[in-house]
Amino acid sequence: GPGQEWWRRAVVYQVYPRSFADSDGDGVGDLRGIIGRLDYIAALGVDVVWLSPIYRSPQADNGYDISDYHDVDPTFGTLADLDELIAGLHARGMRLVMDLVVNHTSDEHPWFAESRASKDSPRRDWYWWRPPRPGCRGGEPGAEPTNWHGFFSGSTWEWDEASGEYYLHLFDRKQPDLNWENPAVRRAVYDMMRWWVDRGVDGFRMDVINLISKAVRPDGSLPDGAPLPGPSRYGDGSPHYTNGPRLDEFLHEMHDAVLAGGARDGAVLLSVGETPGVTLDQARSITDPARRELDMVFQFEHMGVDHGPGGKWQLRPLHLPDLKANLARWQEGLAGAGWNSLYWNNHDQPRVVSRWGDDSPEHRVASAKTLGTVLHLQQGTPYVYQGEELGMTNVSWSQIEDYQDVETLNYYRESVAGGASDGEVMAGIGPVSRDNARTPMQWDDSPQAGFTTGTPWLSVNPAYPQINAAAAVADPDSVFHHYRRLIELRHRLDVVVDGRFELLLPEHEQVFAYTRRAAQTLLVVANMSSEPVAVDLPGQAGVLAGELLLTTHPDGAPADGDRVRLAPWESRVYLA
Ligand code: TEU
Repeated sequence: GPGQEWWRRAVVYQVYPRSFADSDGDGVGDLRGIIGRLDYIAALGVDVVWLSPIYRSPQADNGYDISDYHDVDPTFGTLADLDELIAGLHARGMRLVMDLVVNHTSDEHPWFAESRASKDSPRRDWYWWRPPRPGCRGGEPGAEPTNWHGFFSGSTWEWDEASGEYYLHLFDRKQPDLNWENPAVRRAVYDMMRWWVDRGVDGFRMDVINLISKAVRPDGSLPDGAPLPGPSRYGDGSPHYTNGPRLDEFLHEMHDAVLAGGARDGAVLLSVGETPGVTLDQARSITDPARRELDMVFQFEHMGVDHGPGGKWQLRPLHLPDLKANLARWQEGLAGAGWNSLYWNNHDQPRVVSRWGDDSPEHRVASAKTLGTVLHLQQGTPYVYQGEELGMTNVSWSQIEDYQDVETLNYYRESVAGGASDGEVMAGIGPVSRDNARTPMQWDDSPQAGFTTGTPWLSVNPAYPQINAAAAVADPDSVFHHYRRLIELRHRLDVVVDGRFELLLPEHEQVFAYTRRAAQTLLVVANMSSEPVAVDLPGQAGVLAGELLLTTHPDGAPADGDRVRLAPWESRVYLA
């Protein structure tokens, strides 16, 4: 099989199939659409495709609510189409990572149908069923077994009149949590994972995998969370289901049951855990190769540096030193220990060029390139989200009717019910709604950006005539080719893979500069602002006199000793 840790030099491209390419004109992306675009993905130079869920699903949360783990949803195609996609990727030297959603299933999964059928169902304890709070009537506000507030607003418990108990759902009520305390559940998950590995899959991105262990008491009860601020009757249950007491045990069991390779000619699988709320210490533990759990995790701390007191729905302007400090802490914290993922974007986050760059016509391209540069040359495995390589931008619609994301819609409903005005709530939703990332991929300047010949399920971003793949591939100075060159550097230079990270000028509010040191030294210096800047980099004159590997501004003024003058959003990469 391939080298033990091939993914240390790999770059992953995330495809959100619903919005990538529609082959049959129904307005929803599908597997045959992806198959038709494999040469485009390969041209970028990525090594792995991570496919967001394509399993059978009622689509309550766009596929993160699975009703059959062993079949492809007809919206996306068939198992035969998936086999063809896997073959197409492998033929191009790329691998497929599937999205594994096993903290919860859809409420339309047969397992849940059986579980809810009666209190005595053999599958009753495959999920979390609990009676109303003592002294309360089921279905009454406050009667829920705990006061936990859900990720998608409201209570995390849904009353089931027929069987007279509540069931737990950290996310939407159509996403009941599986009970991982039950070994039969764990065995069923591992069997399913092996079934996919035997089908040719090369790894898994594990949805909210650090939520699977709940802090359940010996008597089966679950603790309340600390009350939320304000008039809310809910509490923050997250300490009782995030990085829970048996997480390492479950991940280690999963590793040895599935991930240890050997499931298919000794294939070395890539495993990345999506771990909201994970701390650096927990990530060091989970990704420590000696513990045989996961290869890497997605941390969320850097995604929160611009959150206001109300969390994501109150974004504040980025204070660059905060972002730099967090990234540096994770670089230093995982150095020589575990391994890190590197990302700005995915299907849950707003487009980074609008969030932390400058998406004005003047600065969009340079800022998108510079954001890619400062991310990709850190230590870890970079993840490129579809359209990020084009510098795609937010849509930030101002009418709630334009949105479809369940998280956004539930938040709007709960906020307005709580007395907030439409304008206030929409001001919070526009910059950060997940739908910003889910508008259709922009292929060319033909109608609907070449995404579909029908009516797209979600409106295409009106910027598509200027921002599309056809234009980008044809333009050597495009964000696409800059990302392709960054990926080449990772494939070619050991210092990008193994070099020790050191942050320079931590307090500078415009400049993000760091070095990577191994046999060679790499220096990244970036102006993360829309104003020109001159900066001294003490001790870096040597590497500044080295090879200019990559720049956003080929006609930029050369360094003068350790002084560098940068245009707005100019970034450079030096090697010595
Ligand atoms: O997201 C987990 C998660 O934490 C999300 O709530 C995300 O962080 C939030 O929307 C950002 O504010 C995963 C999937 O990526 C997401 O698409 C699913 O909706 C969710 O789990 C439930 O499966």
